[in-house]
Amino acid sequence: MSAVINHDESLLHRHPSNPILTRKDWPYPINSVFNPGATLLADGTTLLLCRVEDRRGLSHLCAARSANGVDGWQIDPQPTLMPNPEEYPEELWGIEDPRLTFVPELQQYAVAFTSFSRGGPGVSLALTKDFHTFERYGVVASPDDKDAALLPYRIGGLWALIHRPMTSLGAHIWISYSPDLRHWGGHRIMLEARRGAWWDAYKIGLSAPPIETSRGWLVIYHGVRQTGSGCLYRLGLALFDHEKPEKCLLRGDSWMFGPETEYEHHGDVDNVAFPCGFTMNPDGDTLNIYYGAADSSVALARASVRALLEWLDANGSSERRQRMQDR
Ligand code: BMA
Repeated sequence: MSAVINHDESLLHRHPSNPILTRKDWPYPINSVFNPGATLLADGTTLLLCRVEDRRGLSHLCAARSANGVDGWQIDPQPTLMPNPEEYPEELWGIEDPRLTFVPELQQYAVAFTSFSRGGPGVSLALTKDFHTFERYGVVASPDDKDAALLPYRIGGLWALIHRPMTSLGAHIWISYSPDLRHWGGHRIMLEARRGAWWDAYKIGLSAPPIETSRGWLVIYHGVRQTGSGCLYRLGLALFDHEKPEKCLLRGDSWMFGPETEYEHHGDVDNVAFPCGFTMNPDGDTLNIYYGAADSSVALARASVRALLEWLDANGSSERRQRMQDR
């Protein structure tokens, strides 16, 4: 056991205006808005591509833009990306949980999202320059799979996609590689759900896209604990090798953030804090982490990359120690 247990308030700081977006802000009738992807546009505008659930229960994506990333949101008056089941049958029951990556080589944003249909949730990919028009690539990881994000550039000449297939091995985080964003192989496990009583024993999945740091890819992931009163979604931290992203260098033992406030505890799905995106301030250290709260609203928490790495040094286990813990 590490000497230091989690002190989540000192790592992720909730914004006093939380929740920053709710269904009341929407220009058209919806049930809920949550789990947004996030990016900074070239002019410094924060763009959130939000998962919006309509009053049939189906989700689409809608963009909200703000100069300061906190308030004054300009929300598209109509859905930005609607499911299109006629051409993309995998989108029959909606599209969910987008993760955004700006890809310098393509000068476009990659949107990895969950497409939901009879086969279950799968991973779809689309590219966009402006969040007005999108080029769909269709399913890139077949059901049951979700929680995906593309790395911003090729590793060893190949694109890399992080995702979370459900396999007979469990609900672990995997990475796959592709020469063209269409054909995927080289599948490897990046991070496994732990077992037994651990907070991340049942299911894990990528939260926001990996954060590039001088020490490697910093990954915020969610861990799901099954309890007598339902699932509990909390956040953990792990660091991966820059050149070989499937190699885990450090993984936090305890969770570092979890539902504590009224808006995280209570909503359509209680006890969920679910980030899908972040933006980085010009200081190169301050992260704005956008998360869905209780599958009902959007909230913001700030964190320092330096502090997250220091916390991992104090609370993290190497790969070898992780294997010992899990025996
Ligand atoms: C996950 C995803 C998320 C959701 C979470 C809690 O499996 O479906 O979209 O926020 O469950 O309901």
